[in-house]
Amino acid sequence: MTESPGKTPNTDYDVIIVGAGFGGLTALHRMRELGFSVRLFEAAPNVGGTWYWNQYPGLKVDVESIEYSLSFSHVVEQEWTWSERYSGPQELCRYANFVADRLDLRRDIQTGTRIDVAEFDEDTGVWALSTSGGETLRSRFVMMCTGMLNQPIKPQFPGLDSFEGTQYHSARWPKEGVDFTGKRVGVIGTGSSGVQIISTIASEVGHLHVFHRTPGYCLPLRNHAMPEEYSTRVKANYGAWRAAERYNSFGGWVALNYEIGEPVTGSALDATPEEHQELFDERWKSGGLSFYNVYPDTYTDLEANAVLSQYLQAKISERIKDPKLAEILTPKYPVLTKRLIAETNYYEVYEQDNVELVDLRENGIDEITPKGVRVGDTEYELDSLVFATGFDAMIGSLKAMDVRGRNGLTFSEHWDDGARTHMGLMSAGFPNLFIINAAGSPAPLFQPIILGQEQVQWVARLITKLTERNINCIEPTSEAEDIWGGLCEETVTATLFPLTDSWYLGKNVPGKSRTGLAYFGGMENYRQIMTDAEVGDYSDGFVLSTLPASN
Ligand code: N01
Repeated sequence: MTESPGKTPNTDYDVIIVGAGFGGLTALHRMRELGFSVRLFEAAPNVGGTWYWNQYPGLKVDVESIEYSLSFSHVVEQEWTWSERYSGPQELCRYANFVADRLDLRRDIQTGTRIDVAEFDEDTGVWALSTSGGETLRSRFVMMCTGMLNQPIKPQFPGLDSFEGTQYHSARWPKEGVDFTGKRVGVIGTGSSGVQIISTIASEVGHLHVFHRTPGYCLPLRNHAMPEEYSTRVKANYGAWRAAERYNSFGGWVALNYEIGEPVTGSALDATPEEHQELFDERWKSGGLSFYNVYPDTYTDLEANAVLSQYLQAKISERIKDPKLAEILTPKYPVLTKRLIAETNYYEVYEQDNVELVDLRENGIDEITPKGVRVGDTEYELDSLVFATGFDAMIGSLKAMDVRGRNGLTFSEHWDDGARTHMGLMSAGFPNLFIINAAGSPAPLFQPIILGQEQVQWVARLITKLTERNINCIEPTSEAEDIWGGLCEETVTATLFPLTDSWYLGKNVPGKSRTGLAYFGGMENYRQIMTDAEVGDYSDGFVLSTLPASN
């Protein structure tokens, strides 16, 4: 093994990365560029991360693919061409494979290998990671690129295991696909996953029961083949477009949709009804998630929010012919406080005779029976049941792993009453371990690929500096975690997000605390906090030490 900048005698690698999604591929590339010895482990048989696992029918990414892509390699940017405006998981996985091959990352990636245990040695400051293949590998630093929406959840309905038909979860869809032709299918959940599944399988199934609790703001994706002219134009200007996306990003909430240009800055309350109409019509026409780029006070002021909520409620209602259905399917909560749902012909599906909505607003699902689903006195008989019930977001993947920090502390214990992190990058008790795109970060509200890239760069510079100064251990303090948790709370309280139950706040998992789950202060502020920590030599909230190297 070649010597590298941070090489310690008793390690196999300087850095071990877990997860081969876009965050993990970015981390691997950057660490290698800096000359660190690095290995990436991925449980799935191939790269792609969330797009490898989520291959349910109808899935399309809801950020334009040309934007939802890596920006650290000019070669990749120029050589890869997207076939659609919003790609499906197969194309996104082909892209991840292209990146791995083109940047020669594959030789340092071990797929089909789960990290079963990661254990910190307090004397040496080194992590030992045991793999599903029976190896134990030691590294100074660990980067957890395990994703924010990775751990699927199923509500624990009574009788769940008694169902005699087939069960599927949107986030673990069989790669060979599922043939629902002529079958009686039930879908539980109408978030982004459920809505795309319902719209796609409705034409194929014999009968579809949609078990529906909270209506969301479902907006047309307006997908189409990638126009060559648009692709060429973006490629010619990628640098400028990426910079605009990073730095002008609408108060830092979310990235721009390239097609809609500059972020809006004024207040909804200062604009006239005609101006509202013009802006919203333009967003409606553009499609996808372009409504995230509207008046910033839509996120913080109920009156401003109502302007957009009412516009979209009317748009949704007018698509649904049956007034009773329209009443059930039209959302009432302040728009944007829950993730917008991008769809294609979703509401129109309910006009089909073989599609039936089961309204769970008053009475929820009582039990799963051997034959189907029971709601009150009615048993819905089914051949297949699809759970589109979401994820234990932000914290789920690390809580599910056997990661043992100081004194054997696990994330499951440490994050039992909320996510404790400093800057959404590290946790006390887990020295030298970095978290990318997950708990305590602005991940739910920003474009995760960009956020991941910026976090990776920050970590890369940190590891470089520590190595130059012969410091081999860094860890945040418990007080820093308290302060960060307080800031996360302060930033969310300043918005309308707490008015609605959503995975942003952990409300989709019984008993889950929202403390520290995400930073709601916007990407620009988050970036400034990361910069300040770096400029301040990590003196605020981190403990740096040098442990003796043992052989
Ligand atoms: O999960 P969700 P998701 N009884 O949590 C329902 C990203 N994503 O997988 O709202 C009945 O949003 C629940 O009902 P309610 C995206 O960020 C992106 O759809 O709690 N119903 C809800 O309808 C997204 O936001 C893409 O009342 C129950 C649904 O299950 C995030 O992932 C595609 C229930 C869960 O919706 C999560 O989306 C897919 C119960 N006991 C996902 N429990 C794209 O890029 C839960 N539900 C396109």
